[in-house]
Amino acid sequence: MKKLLSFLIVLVFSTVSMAYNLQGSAKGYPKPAIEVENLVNEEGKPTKLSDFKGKVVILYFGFTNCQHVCPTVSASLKRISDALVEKGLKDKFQIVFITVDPKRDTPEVLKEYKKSHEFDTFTFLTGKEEDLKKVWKAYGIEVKEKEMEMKHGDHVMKHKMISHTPVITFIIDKNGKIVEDYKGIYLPEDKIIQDIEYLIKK
Ligand SMILES: [Cu+2]
Repeated sequence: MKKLLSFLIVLVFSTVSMAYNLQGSAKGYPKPAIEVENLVNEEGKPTKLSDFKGKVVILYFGFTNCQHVCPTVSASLKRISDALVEKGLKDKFQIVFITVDPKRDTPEVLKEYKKSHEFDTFTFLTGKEEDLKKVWKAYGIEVKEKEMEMKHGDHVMKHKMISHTPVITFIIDKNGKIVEDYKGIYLPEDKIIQDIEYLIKK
């Protein structure tokens, strides 16, 4: 009887854990997250993705001067982070932002950005353009710089605009494998929180 009971318990638990499906796009995953080389964080410290092994990593790309897209994604990730911290999971995950604008996003700029937005659970990576280009390419991010003319009253100002597409947030498990991604600006926050909780406890 005892044996049967423990068998049933194991069966129930394994069924429960098997029943969970990640809710992002799993197309082509899992696959190893390609390592980033020669990048530094907002403190100027050399940083690699493998430094975060053992944690679930949320990886995305952007630049601090972005007017609409990046701030929307960052705000969403901040809310996700707050929810996970609330659940006592602060040390179990890491949000990693990689810049697409190395000319302006120096470690000093990134440090100030992190501080002023209270992005405590984020790390911001930058580096030389040639090194970043390899990273963008590896993650399928196309970065284009174009000059736009904008009218301010009666004078025209030239602005450097950067487009980076697709907008994509990668979820990397504790073993350094990309297991899913979420595309677009508006992230389904509750789903991502559930997925990350699952990946942390897995
Ligand atoms: Cu952006």
